[in-house]
Amino acid sequence: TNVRRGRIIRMGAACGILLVLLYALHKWSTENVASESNSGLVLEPHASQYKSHHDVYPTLKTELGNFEPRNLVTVKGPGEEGKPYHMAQDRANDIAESESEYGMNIAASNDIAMNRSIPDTRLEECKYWHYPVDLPSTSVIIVFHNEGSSVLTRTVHSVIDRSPPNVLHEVVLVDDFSDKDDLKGYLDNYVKRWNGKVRIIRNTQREGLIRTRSRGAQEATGEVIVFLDAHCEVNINWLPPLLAPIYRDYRTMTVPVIDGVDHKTFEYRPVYQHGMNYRGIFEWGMLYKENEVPDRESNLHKHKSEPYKSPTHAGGLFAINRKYFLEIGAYDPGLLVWGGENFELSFKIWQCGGSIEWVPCSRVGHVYRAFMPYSFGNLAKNRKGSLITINYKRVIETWFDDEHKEYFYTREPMARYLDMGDITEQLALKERLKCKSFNWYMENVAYDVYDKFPKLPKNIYWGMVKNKATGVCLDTMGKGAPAYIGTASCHGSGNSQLFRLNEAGQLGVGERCLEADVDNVKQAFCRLGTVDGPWSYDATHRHIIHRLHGYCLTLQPQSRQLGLVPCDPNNTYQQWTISHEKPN
Ligand code: LR7
Ligand code: MN
Repeated sequence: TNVRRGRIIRMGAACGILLVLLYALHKWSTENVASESNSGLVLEPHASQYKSHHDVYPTLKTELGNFEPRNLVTVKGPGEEGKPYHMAQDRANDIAESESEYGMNIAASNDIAMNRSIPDTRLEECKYWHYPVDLPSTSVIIVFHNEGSSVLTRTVHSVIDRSPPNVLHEVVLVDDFSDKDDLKGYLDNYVKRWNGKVRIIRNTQREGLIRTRSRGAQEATGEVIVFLDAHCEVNINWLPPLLAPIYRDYRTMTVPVIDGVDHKTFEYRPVYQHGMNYRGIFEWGMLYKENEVPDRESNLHKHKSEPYKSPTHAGGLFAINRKYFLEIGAYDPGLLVWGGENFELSFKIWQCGGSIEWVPCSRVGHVYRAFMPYSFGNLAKNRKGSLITINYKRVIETWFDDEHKEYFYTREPMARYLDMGDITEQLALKERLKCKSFNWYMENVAYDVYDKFPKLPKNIYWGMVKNKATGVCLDTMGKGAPAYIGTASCHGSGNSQLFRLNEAGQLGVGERCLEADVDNVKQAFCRLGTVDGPWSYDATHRHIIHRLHGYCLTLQPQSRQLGLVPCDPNNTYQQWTISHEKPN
C-alpha cells in the first residue's frame, strides 16, 4: 500500500483511577445503547453483559502493567536491538539476488537471530496499563506466498516470545500455494518444534491473500483471530492491548501501530514521530492514506496511549472476534488476490454496527518491500484492466451511495468499464445486517476525509492528451512526484497517460496534479484540501491554457520538453486533443 506522509502521512505506522472509572462508565452507557440499536447478528452478548467495568476496562496504574515482561535480555549479534545490519562487501551478490527474488534482503535476515531484541517504540505510559486477566484465546493467522523462510519464522518467533502463553492459543500458517522448496519440508519440521502451538495448512491452488485469510479464519479455533503479514516482528506486550477492546465489545476490530523494518538492513524503527497518533483514511481513487487524528476524536481521550477510532486501516495487521468476522461474511469472496479488502472490511464493520480502533500501545514491525515480488498468476487472467481497480469497484458499488460513487468514477474514469463480477450476495448481506448508509459513515466516522480530499468537481475532459504536431501523449513516465511530465507514444491503456481536466481547472493524473511555470511543467501531489487548478481547454484552438498569464501548454520543438509559451493559433506544437476510447 502506498501511504502519503507529511502532515498527512506519506509512504510507499494514556491517571487517576477515578478518571479511568468515569471514562469506563461513560463508555459503558454509550455502548450499551449502541448495541440495542444493532440487530442481525446471532452472537452471544459478550463481556459487557457479564463483567463489571472493573474487569472489562483496562486501568492505568502507577505500578508496572500486569502483562509487562519483567526481565528482557539482549544478546549480541547482527541486527540486535533492531539496529541496521550492514553486510560485508563480499556478500553483494547474495544481497542483489535476494532483493530481486523477494523484494527484501533475505541474506541479511538469514544472519539475524530469530529472537533478536527490538526497540520498545511505545509511549512510556503504555507500560502501566493493566488489562483484564482472562482475555480471549487468540489464533494468530499468517498467510504467505513465496516469502523468505527466515523472515516468516522470525514472525512466528516474535509472536510466541512476546505473547502471554495462556492467551496465545495457536499460530496458523496458511500457505497460498508457494513453490519455494524451503517453504515445504523445512517449514513442516520447523512447525513441529513448537509442539502443536503452530500449525500449517496449505492451499491446493493459488487463492490470493484475501481468500487465503478467510480460509485461515475458518480453520482457526481461537476466540479472537489476529492477522499478520509474513514479514513482521511483534513488539513488547503487543497482544493484550489489542484484545482488551474486543473483550469489552466483540464488534470492535483493533489495529496495532505499524513500525517499519527496513527491507535492506532489517533496521527496526518507528514510522510515526513519537507520541503522534494517526488514523487510516482514503482518497477518492481509493488509495490508502493516513491522517493525524482529528480533534473531534482525540478530544474524547484523556491519554495518548488509549485506543481511538479510525475509519479504516492499511489491511495487513489487525485483530477481530473470529465468530464476528465470519458472521459479517469474512472478506467478500469476489475480491481478487490483493487490494481493497481493507476498505471492504472497514466499511462493512462501521456501517453494520461495529467499530475500528487503533491501539497505540500495540506495536508491530512490518517489512515494507521495494516492489511486489510475486505475480498475480492465473488469478488475473480472465480479467481485463487493473485487478486492484476491479476490487475497488466492487467495494464502492457495494458500500458507497450514488453521490460518493461518482467521486470514485471521476477520479478513476476507466473503472466504469471494468467488469466487477456479481455483487448480489454483498448487497443482500448489507440488507440482512441492516447496515447504515455511507453518508452516515462519512459524517460520523470518516469526516476528516473531506478536509484532505474534498468532493470532486466533474471532469470536463479526460483521457489521453495527444499533441497535434508530434502525435505523442503526455505521460508521467513512471516517475515519483514531484517530477517533470514527459511525452511518450500514445498507448490508450490509461494509467500514466490518463489525464483529467475538471470543472474547477484542475488537470490531474492519478493523485497528482500538473503545475507549471514558463519553462517547466511538472507533476506534484495535488494540494491537500483543494480540487481546483489554473487550467482550461479551448476546444476551438485545441489549446490547454494556464490562467496565470494566458500562455499555452506547448511541446517545445527543439528540446521536446513541455513549457508554457504565448498562444499562437498556427503552432501545432501547442494543439492538443483530450480523448478516451471505451476499452474493448
Ligand atoms: O497471492 C498472495 N497470497 C498471499 O498469501 C499474495 C500475498 N500473500 C501474502 C504475502 O505473503 C503476505 O504475507 O499476503 C500477505 C500480504 O501481502 P504483501 O505483504 O505483499 O502486502 P503489502 O504489505 O504490500 O500490502 C498491504 O495491502 C495488502 C492489500 O491487499 C494487504 O492488506 C497487506 O496485508 C497489506 N500490508 C499491510 O497492511 C502492512 C502495512 C503496510 C502499509 C501501509
Ligand atoms: Mn506486507
